[in-house]
Amino acid sequence: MEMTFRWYGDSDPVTLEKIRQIPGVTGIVSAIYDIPVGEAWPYEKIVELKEKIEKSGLKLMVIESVPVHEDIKTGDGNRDLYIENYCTTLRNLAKAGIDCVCYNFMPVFDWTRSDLAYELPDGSNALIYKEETVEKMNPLTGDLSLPGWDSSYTKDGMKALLEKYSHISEEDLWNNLKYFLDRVIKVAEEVKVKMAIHPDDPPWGIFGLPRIITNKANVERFLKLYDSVYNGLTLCSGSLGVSKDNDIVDMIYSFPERIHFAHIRNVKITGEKSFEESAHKSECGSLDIFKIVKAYHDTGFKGYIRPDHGRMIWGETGRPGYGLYDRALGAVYINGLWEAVDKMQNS
Ligand code: DNO
Repeated sequence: MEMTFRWYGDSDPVTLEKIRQIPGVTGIVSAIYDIPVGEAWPYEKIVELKEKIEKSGLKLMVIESVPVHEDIKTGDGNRDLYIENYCTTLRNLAKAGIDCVCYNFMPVFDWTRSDLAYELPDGSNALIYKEETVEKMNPLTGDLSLPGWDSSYTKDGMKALLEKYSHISEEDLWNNLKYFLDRVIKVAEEVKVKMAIHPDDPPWGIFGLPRIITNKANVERFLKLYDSVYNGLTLCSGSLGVSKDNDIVDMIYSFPERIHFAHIRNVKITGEKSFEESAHKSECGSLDIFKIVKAYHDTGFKGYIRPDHGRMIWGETGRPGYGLYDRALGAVYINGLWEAVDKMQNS
């Protein structure tokens, strides 16, 4: 496995120089952020990003994400053009040496939380999701502040988009996903880029929008939509793991060839559809991170791992979930577990 760390580009207060000092981190997960969703990424811009990262002694290993245009998810408008552009991006990424791309198929909203800086008993701040609060949130008021929020939507644009989705069922979304995969995975196979879909976070419908990458049965259905190693997963423990019905360890053993990218973080389930993000250590949350790391080791995982979100600790301020300190502790903890499992099995 390769231990990686997410970097949001030049505007990220967590610089490449700082990331380089985290023991055991060799790879960077990043993206090009100034190209409108749907357009193809030019080869030169990808190479520029790659070289900047290499200058700091690290390597660009995963693209997270190449976003999927809403027309592809709704199955109308310019979807064919956007799919063609997506394939051009994959070809350009492959030419630059990238072999893993993360994306998601969540309508309108990416990851969603009700509070971005909830104070935990130890004084640190974490992202949380409280069902009662989310039920009262209205995406049409224009004053929502969500972590995965595309703030470029106008109020009217959002209204029109939600209206469009009101006619799209889960089955429609499955069909639109299949339409996308049938065209994109063919190219991914050709250029040898492993596509890794990120599960829905949280793994249930929000604001009346359908969500489908939510549990083991649906992941199985997804993998069968296009049965190829290039049609794979980003297995995010914290996204799927907030539902008591999802067993992350079992999923790792079930789909070993299809997991290309692992997001590892812990969460504390606080209600049926409520949770807090917690420190990575097993006893801090509801997931057994030791068993998760061991499952990857047992299955001979050769892909990329990144510590996922961290709390804000030691007075750090910055992008919610993506500060330096707690994620760095996560990386070192995961590396420690990996080393222990490895040495116990090989000595
Ligand atoms: C949140 C991330 C997601 C993820 C996308 C992948 O922290 O895990 O925003 O990058 O869903 O497309």
